[in-house]
Amino acid sequence: MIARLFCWIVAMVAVGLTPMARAEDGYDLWLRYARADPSRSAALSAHATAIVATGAGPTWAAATGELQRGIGGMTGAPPALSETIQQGALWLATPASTPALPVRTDGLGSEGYAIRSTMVDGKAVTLIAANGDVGVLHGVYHWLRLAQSGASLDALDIRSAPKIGLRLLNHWDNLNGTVERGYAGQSIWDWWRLPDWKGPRYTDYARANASIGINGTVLNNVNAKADSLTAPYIAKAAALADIFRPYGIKVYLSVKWTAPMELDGLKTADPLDPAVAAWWKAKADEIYKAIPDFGGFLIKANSEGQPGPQDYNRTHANGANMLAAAVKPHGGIVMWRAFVYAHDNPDDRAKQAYSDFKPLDGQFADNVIVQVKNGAIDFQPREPFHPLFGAMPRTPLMMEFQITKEYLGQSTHLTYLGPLFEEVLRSDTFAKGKGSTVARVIDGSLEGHTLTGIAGVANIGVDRDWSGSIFNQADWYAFGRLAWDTSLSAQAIAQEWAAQTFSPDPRVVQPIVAMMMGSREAAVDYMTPLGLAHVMGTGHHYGPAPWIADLARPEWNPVYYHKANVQGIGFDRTGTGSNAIAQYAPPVARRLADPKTTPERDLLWFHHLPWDYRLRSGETLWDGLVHHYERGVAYVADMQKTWEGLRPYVDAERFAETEAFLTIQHREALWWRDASIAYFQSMSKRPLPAGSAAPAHDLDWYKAQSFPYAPGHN
Ligand code: GCV
Repeated sequence: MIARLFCWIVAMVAVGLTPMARAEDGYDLWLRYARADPSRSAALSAHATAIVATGAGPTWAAATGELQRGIGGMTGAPPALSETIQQGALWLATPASTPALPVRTDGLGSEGYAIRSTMVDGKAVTLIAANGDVGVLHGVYHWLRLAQSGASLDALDIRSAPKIGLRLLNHWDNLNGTVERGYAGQSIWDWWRLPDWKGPRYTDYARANASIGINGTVLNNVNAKADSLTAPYIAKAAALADIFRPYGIKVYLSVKWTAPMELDGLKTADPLDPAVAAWWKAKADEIYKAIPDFGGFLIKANSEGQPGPQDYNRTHANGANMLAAAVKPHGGIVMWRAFVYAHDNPDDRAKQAYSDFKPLDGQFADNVIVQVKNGAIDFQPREPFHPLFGAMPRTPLMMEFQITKEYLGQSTHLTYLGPLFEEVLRSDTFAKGKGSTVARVIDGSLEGHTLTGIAGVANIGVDRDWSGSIFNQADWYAFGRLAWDTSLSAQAIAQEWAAQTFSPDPRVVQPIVAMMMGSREAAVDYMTPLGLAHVMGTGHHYGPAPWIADLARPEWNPVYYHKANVQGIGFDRTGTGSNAIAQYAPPVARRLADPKTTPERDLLWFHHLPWDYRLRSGETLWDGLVHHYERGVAYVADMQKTWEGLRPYVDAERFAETEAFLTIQHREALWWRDASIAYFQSMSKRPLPAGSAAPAHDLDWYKAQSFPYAPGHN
C-alpha cells in the first residue's frame, strides 16, 4: 500500500503535478494570475523587472507580496525586491518616502493612487504613487488588473480615487455559523475557534476586497444577537480586524437595540435614559480598546420584529444619536437602516420608510448615516429607486444593495447584477433638477455631504468558490468596482471580470460578457416582468408563489403586491391608489402618474391596469406578460448554447459547474413561466397568445410544491 502511494507521488511529480495541485475550483476568484502566453509573459516581465518599494510595514508587504504572487503566476518568475531603480522596475512611492515624486498626489485622498509610466535617470519605470500605504496597495491591484486582463502596460497615466467614503460588505452571518440569505455554505467566520485559530482564508478575503476597493466589513447579521457585544466576541472581531487592517479594511458590528437589557440587566433600552446611553458609551470604549480603528455600528431597529427606539415612543433619530454619541469620541459612525414597515400600519408598505424617515431630516447627529435599500420593498429583481434618495437633503444617505441573490435565483441562476446596480445609481431623482442621480445622492456631491457610503449584502460563504457559483463572484466584483467608481459601466466591469476570471482571449470574454449583460433582464422577465414584485415562495423566497394569500400580515402575501383580479393586474400607487408616487420629486411623480409615461419596466409597480390595456408594442397586457415570461426562458436557453460553445476554452471543473447550473436555471425559468401563467390565467380568463404553449401542469400542481429545506432562510 505504502509502496503504491509512493509510486503515485513519484508519477505525479514526474508529470509536473504535486499531490496538492488544485483544479480550478474558483477559490482564487479574479486573482488567479494564470500563466500568460509567451509573448504576453515577456511583456509583463519587461514591465516588472524588479519591485522598488520605498516604504515598509504590513501594507507594503501586502502590496509587494501581491505583485510577486501575481507576476510570478503570470510569468513563472516573480520579480525581486530592489533598493535601486532599474530599467522596467515597478516603483512604489509616497510623498513621504520620495519627496520629489514625478506625479501629483493631491486630490487622491488616503485611498486613491496614480500610476504613470515615466523615466527616472534614463530608465523607464512604472510608478505607483499614493499619499499612503493603502493607496499604494490599491494602485498595485489596479496594475495587476491591467496585467491580467491583457491591457497595454505602456504609457500609463492613471489617477483614481473613490468618491464614496464607506464601501462596505454587510455580512448577514449568524454566530452559529449560518448565513441569512446565504447560498454559498456556512459563514466564513469561524466564530467558535476565533480568536485562536485564524485560518488563511481571512487574508484571502481581505486581498479580494482590497483588490476592488472595499474598505469595511460588517461582520454579523443585522438580525443581531446581543452576544456579539460580549468580551469574547469583541476579541474575535479584534482578531479579524488585525488581519484586515493592512488591507485598509475596517470592521463594524451590527448591534441589537436591547443589548443593554439582555447583557447587563438594564430595565429599559430607552435612548433618552442616561443609564442606557452610559451603557453604550462604556461598550464603545471597550470595543475601541480592542479595535482602535473600529468603524462603528450598523442597526436594524423597529423592523421586522427587531426592537428599537419606537418601542419607547422615541424616534429613529433619538436612537441613532444616542449610539452616535457613544462612538463619536473614537471617530466611529452609526449606520441606521431605513428598512422599516410595521404590522399595524395599513399604508402601502412601499411608502412606510419614507413616511418614518423624511420628517426626521436634519435631526441626525453628524456621524450618523441612514442606510437605504435600493428600492422601497426588498431587493426585488427590479424596483424603481427608493423615494428617500433625494428626499432627505440634510441627512447623509448610504445605499444598501443585495449582492447575495435572495430574489434573483439564489446560487444557481446566472443573473449578473452589474446592470441592476448601474440602473439604480444612474436613476435621476430630480431632487435638484435634472442630473440629481442616486449616485450623486450617495457620493455626497448633490448636497455637499462628506460622510458617504454604500453597502452590499455579501454573497460569501465557505464554499470553495466563495459565492455559490463562479458567476456569482462577478456580483461581488461589480459591487466593489462600482462602489469605488459609480461612473463605471456594468459592461466594462463584466469585461474585466471575465478576462481575469477566465481568460483575456476575446473568444472567451466577448460571449461571456454578452451572456452576463442580458441575464438580469432575463430573470426579471421569467420572474417578475413589467413591474411585478414579491411573488416568490414564502419565507425562503425560492420559486414562484403568486397565489399566496393566507399569511398573517397583508404585506407578506404575494397577492398584496400584484393585486390581480378578473379586471386586471398591478398595484395602483397613483393618486387613485396609495399615492406612493407623491413621495418622488414632482417631475418624476408626474411621469409616473400616467401609465403611458411610466417606463414600461415599472408599469405594474405603479398602476393597476386592465388585462386588455395596450402595451407600447401594441399587444395586450395579458399577451405581453406571457411573452415576457417566454423571453426570459428563451434567454436562458441561449445562454446554455453560448456556454456550450465555450467548452474548449474553460477548464473542466468550472465549465461543468456552470453547465449544470444553467440546466437548473432553465428548468426553473420554465417553472416560473408556467406557474405564473397558470395562476394569472385563472384571473385573466384569456387564452394564451398564438404560439404560446400551455403550462406543463395545472395550477394545483404548482401550488402543491413545497420546499421546507430551501437554503438561506433564517
Ligand atoms: C436580514 C428581507 C430578508 C430578510 C432580511 C431583511 C432585512 O426581509 O428576507 O432576511 O433580514 O430583508 O434586510 O433586514
